[in-house]
Amino acid sequence: MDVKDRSVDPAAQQVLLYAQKAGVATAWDRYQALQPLCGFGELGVCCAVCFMGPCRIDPFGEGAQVGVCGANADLIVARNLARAVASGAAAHSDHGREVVGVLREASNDGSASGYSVVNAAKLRTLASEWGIAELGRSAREIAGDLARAMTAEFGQQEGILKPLLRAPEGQRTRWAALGIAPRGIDREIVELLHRSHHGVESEPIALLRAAMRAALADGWGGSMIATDVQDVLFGGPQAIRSRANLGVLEERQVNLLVHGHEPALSEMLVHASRDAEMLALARQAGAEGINIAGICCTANEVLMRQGMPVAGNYLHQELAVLTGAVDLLVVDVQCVMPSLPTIAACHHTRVVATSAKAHIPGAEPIVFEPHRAREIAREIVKRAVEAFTRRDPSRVRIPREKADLVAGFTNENLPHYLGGRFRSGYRPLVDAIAAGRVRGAVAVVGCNTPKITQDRHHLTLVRRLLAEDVLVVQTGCSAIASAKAGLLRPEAALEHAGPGLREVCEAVGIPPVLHVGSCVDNSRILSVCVALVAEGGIGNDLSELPIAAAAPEAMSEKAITIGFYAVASGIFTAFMPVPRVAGSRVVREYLEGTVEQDTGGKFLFTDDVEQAVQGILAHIDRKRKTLKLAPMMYQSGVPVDAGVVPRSLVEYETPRGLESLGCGKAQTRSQAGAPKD
Ligand code: NFS
Repeated sequence: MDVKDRSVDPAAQQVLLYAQKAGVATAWDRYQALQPLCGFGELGVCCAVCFMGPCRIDPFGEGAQVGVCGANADLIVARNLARAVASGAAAHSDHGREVVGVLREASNDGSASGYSVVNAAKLRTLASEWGIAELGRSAREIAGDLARAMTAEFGQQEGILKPLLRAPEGQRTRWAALGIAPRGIDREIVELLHRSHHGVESEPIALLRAAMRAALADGWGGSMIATDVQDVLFGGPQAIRSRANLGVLEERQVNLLVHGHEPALSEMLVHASRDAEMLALARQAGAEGINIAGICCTANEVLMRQGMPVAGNYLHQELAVLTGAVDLLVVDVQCVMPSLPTIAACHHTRVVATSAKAHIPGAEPIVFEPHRAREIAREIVKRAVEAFTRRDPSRVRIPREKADLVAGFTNENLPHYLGGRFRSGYRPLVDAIAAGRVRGAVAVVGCNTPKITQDRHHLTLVRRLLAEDVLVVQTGCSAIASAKAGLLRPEAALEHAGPGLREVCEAVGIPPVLHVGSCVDNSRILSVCVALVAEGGIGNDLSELPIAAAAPEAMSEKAITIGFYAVASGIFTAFMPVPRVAGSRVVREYLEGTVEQDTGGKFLFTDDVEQAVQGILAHIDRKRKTLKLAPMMYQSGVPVDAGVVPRSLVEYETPRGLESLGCGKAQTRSQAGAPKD
């Protein structure tokens, strides 16, 4: 396969050429080695929830139409999907639980952890929301009580989750009527796993509604708590400049890459990298400094608050290591490929696994414990410096690409950036939408997948929407795709936005694509929607707003969970590639159709990005019409490039000695079947 079909990012293309010459298998090779994928699995009609099977339903209606227990394709598809939602909700919410634990640590007197309350204003706002006494009490005391109250939300058995009260009345009424208002975070996830167990819930729609309940427990529960607590502990983000892509790796510095999701340790690593003693150590080793760069959502976390550069999104994790410039890669949980130690063995790179929940064969374990965070961070930096002394400069190949960006927008600071000090608020945006300058707003989020040329769908969708005067907000690996392509610069408004959106961006000085954080920070997008409703004039609840969401290159179970809570919150959501739903007409018809009567939102499952563009625009226009908003001021929608960054490829020589090392040989099937292209 041509590297241009693997990624539209020139930096990725260069490293992929290098990988091919060196015979190193990456995710793309492993994906190719697995072709053709199992058709039953792709349709979602393979059932493995008990040990009588696996059972599979014949999609052509000729063979078996039910499994051993009698479950048909609709139930099997719904059950598989529900289990994916439970897993995604568990991942985000467990992240929330961990950072609440760090908040508890920060509240302890005499703690050696190095954590403290950085954002006292947000702590006090949350305290009043959560009914915690503030008067005459220290931040530490309040933090302790808040941590305890938040912890209780996970195990709560009755009632509804506290942050759910932030939702507009329209959403809360629908959830109550449908019986999907989450009671406790863990409770909904456990109940969904129970209901999708063999021989329990046999009605597919009831199962999908239960999945929405668990997903809501993530979006308005676990993820929202994670975002709030991280802002208290590490500071509320402000607009901040930085750079993204593999070109942020530094030839003359110790490169320490942080990858995963929970920012507790990576924040501490940033502090350790600025420590005079650590810097002196690096200089003694011959380095000019210590460069911390990020991959995936950890990247977004340390970018938003510390301005640390971003090395790349999900499919960049192996490529970053293959540059030979990464001295140490530290990982925690989620989206971490088990292949990394094998790839790292091609170079001097050390891989350190820090979560007690995520052991990675071949990685060095240093289990993160909040009460020893400072000490652990310093130990990891020392190991990175040691690795730097073993780096072979002749084998380092860092692509030149790095794009400037502005990140760090939140529901809390957006009013200031939109309205300035004197007119702070969402009114300028609401007015622009009502007047037909801005068509609406779309959240473009989610991952990369080797099923789609890396970043192509993200960039195509974002550029198409900008050209149609749609404001884009982004999180996760999707935001990083835009960052690498220069779409997070204010100048991107001149280059890509339709005339109305351009006017607004120029007037208030914001990029047309707003980076609002990591995937748990999709909760910030919900909060922006709540604020737009509160501002008034463009909808009385989330389902009435001229907005939509999209996950153009979804890979993770977390992504489908996010889709479920978006739809349950009344938001039209385009999801690509089509998840494993195609084997059930009942499931598709509900999620892409009748669910709208329940929640006001619905899915569009498609593999075609232009279909997603058209679906989103038609939806926004329908909402505008219902609200009787002004017609759009300008004829927009100039055709845009399909997302390819047109630059010539740089052919790299195979670095000395790489073949003889047998790089990637430890990889099993995928290596044997790696394509020769
Ligand atoms: Ni989101 Fe973040 Fe990226 Fe996808 Fe993975 S890092 S939580 S799941 S791949 S966007």
